[in-house]
Amino acid sequence: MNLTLLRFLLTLTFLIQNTLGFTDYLLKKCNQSGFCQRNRFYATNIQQTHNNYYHIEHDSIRIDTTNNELLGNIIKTVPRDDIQDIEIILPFKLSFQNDWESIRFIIDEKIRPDINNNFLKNYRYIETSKWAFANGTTLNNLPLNVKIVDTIIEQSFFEAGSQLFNKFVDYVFQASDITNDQGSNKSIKITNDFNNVSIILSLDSFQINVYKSDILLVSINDRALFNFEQHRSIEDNFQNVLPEESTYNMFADDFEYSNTDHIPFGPESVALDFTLHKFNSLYGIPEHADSLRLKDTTDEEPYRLFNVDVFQYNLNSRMPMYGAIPLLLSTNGQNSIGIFWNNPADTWVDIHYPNDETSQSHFMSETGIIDVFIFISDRPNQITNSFTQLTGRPALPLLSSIGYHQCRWNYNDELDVLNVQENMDKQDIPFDFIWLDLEYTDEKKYFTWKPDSFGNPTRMLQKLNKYGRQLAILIDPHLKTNYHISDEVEKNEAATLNDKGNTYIGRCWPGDSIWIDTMGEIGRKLWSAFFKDFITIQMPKYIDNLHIWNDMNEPSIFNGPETTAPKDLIHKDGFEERAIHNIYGLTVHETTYDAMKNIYGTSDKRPFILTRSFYAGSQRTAATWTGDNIANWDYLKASIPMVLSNNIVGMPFIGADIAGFDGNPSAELLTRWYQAGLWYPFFRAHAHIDTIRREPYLLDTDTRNIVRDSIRLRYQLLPTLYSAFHTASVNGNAIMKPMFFKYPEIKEFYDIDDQFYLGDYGILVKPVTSPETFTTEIRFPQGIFYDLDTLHATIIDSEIKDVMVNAPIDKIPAFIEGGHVLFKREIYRRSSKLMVNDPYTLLIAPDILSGSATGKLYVDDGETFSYESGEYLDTVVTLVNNSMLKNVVDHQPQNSESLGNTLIDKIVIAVDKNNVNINEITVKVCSETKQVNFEHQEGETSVTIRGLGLHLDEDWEILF
Ligand code: NBV
Repeated sequence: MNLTLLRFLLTLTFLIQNTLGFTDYLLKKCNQSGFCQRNRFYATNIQQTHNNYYHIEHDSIRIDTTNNELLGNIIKTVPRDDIQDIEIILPFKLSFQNDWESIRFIIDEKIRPDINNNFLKNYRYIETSKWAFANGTTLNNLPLNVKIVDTIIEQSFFEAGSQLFNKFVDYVFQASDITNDQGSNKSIKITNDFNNVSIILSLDSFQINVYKSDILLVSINDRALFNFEQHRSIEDNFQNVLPEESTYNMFADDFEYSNTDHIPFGPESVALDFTLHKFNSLYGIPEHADSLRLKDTTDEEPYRLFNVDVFQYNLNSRMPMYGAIPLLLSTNGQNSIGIFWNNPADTWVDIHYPNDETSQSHFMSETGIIDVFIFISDRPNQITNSFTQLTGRPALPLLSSIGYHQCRWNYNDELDVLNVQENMDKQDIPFDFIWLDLEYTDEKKYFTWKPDSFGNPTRMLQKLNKYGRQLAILIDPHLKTNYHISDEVEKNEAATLNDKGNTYIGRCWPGDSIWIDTMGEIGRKLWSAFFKDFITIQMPKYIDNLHIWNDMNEPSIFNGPETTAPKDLIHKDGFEERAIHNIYGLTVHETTYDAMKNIYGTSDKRPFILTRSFYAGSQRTAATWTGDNIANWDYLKASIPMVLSNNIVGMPFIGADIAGFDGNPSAELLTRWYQAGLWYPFFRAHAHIDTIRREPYLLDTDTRNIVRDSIRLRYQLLPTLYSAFHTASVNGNAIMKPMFFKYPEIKEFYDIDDQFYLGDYGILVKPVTSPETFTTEIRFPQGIFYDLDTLHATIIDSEIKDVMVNAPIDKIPAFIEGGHVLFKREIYRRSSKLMVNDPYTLLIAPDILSGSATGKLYVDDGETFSYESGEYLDTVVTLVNNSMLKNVVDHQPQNSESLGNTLIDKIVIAVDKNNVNINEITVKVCSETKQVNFEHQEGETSVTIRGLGLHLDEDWEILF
């Protein structure tokens, strides 16, 4: 090949790699998606005609006093001139939950005629909760009080308190209860005796108003966008269509990349609108590469929730991504709302802000039922708390998994892996996990090792284990055809089927592949057995530092429509892919988790699973990441709102590939990415197979030093970070937390998504995300903020203030807000496991006015489930009025050895240097008073006390 040609080809490759983003023509736009187009079309028309096709059948309303549910039928009437109107019965249930302030309502379709399909169930998918809710969640519904009201003449005709209903079990409303119709709106007011939430349900249309303490917060269907496409045959379709409806792609799909979809049930979408009164911002519904505050989508694409593989995804986009958590959130400072649209089918969400104090959303799903929770609370983090009480708490991770992860596609062989380990150690850069991507397998056959490169995996695991290190390997749900694993899947009928009921064969990394069907019991059992054999037979020893990465589980299918599975594939139990799509990935990673937990058996180790696809509930068993990003500044910037979004919807264990998966980052970008990435709950460097190697030890000296410092800062803060993870595992609390979550009453924070807090520890960070930028403006709330590095104090004396701070290349703009205590372990070790015998440093950041500070430390063995039986330490360190520092232990383990070293060898107290004059410090520890040595020079920003011999698992007091 001549040189010019070679150059040309290289340039072309470069251009292809660097100028093309995601091939977004592969994905539908709303107007190419049958049900999205139809629902938007209907929405526009119905708001003009004001026709109403829905009402609640009065006779059908009753209270089920066993389950504390209000039951009834919504009737959809399709008017016909020539024949009798068609009436469709849509049974609904409504309840209030006891454990948190929420209401739930479910709307299904009563009758679906048989479509003569041997493989498919004849009803809509109703089992989402089985996957999304925490194991064993039983909803504690509150007894209801019901009162019939006329909202126009404000007169109540009939009143039935809960006592009455208790007497009349399954009381059935009589039509005569709701008579006296003078054209006024009949409604039912439903309250309960336990909280201040109440609703008014209009019967003449279907509308729900939700109140707290008589303040109207949410209106459901007030724009009349409720649309329930009832089952009908293609022949009968013309009778079933409303004048406001479009019939676009009801029985066929004309999108170029999905036009083989058979759509066996025809149109079956569900849609509903929600209006939030006196709320001006909406958040949540990840995953999207967009701002934290959701954008108005009028005349734009709606946000789409449909798990797909989006290599080099577009930014500032509402396009679908790998995961979907349909929880919408809002706060106005006084009240906070969460709307959980529990439907795993392809879903689009339109957002609209009609004015400064109203937020509207319109959810549209291709199939399934309407199952909605409205959570109400004072503060937004309480919504996440309620949501994760329902869908499960984020798992308390292995301590090592919150250390630094070194990944690349690929480390080529055992020697390569061990070399990385050796070089990291030579450069004193800590790490906990090293990763093996796709290529470690024998010809991309999962549950095998490439024999020449990884001939002795046990030996490799042992060598990593020597320094407390872990290995994560990739195992995907697509299985190459014709090898023992896929043969076994076929033999057991555990593969996902095509619409004809035969094993579906699609293309993925190994070529022709089949997909394990973990929706079904047989598939789950088999998948677990594969892990068991793989690990116990192929790696008999040292299995417990091996962890699993489930990639491509949207699922990603190269020749599939929209990069994923055809919607008419059939899963076990007789449901189409269409109905369950967004939870398939969850069933894969949850089965993997269960399998690993089972294998660990008596060693009781916590599994670590990384999943690319997720749904509500995934947080119980997996971490995730933001997928295939690109090594440029825009992706670094975008990673922050993306990580924040997942954090507020209960799935905080997330990060982005550092320093960009595809492409080669400049030294500056890489530096800034590590400085930002050290705050991601999941801290992993990863790179595409075609990129130049960029392990931290390969970097030029200056860059390497900064990167090393960033990674080390993460390690120093591990005790604090692990405590934040523990809080998340108890109440779902965000680990990387948006400003508005901490200060919901400050509206000036509603738009801020480039700075954040670390949990409740008061660390406020604003990473630099643009090139050649050496100052950055931070929006501070009132208080005192100490630079995390120098402890130099910045005082903010107004409600908020924008302050320009310096950010030279080796500086991370990070502050501790006065009022907090941080826990650190400062000695460099090769991995987190090797730090457990190191003492602690306490960093005290006093509040400016009260001179107080507080911080909570959680410690356990970092590895097993023994914390579930009480083997952990919970303790709170508090500074009172700048004069007393105390430790109060809340909970002690039986076996204190599991905690490692609890000695405090240093206490650093930040001081406002303009305001301090210290000559001597006398401390009184446990009634013994002594003068102690301290370090403080005039003009310095801290006082350091060493060697008090105090432990964190004992109560003590120091008086200054
Ligand atoms: O297994 C290879 C990659 C993996 O490195 C990446 O992190 C995943 O998001 N995988 C996707 C498949 C191919 C990507 C082009």
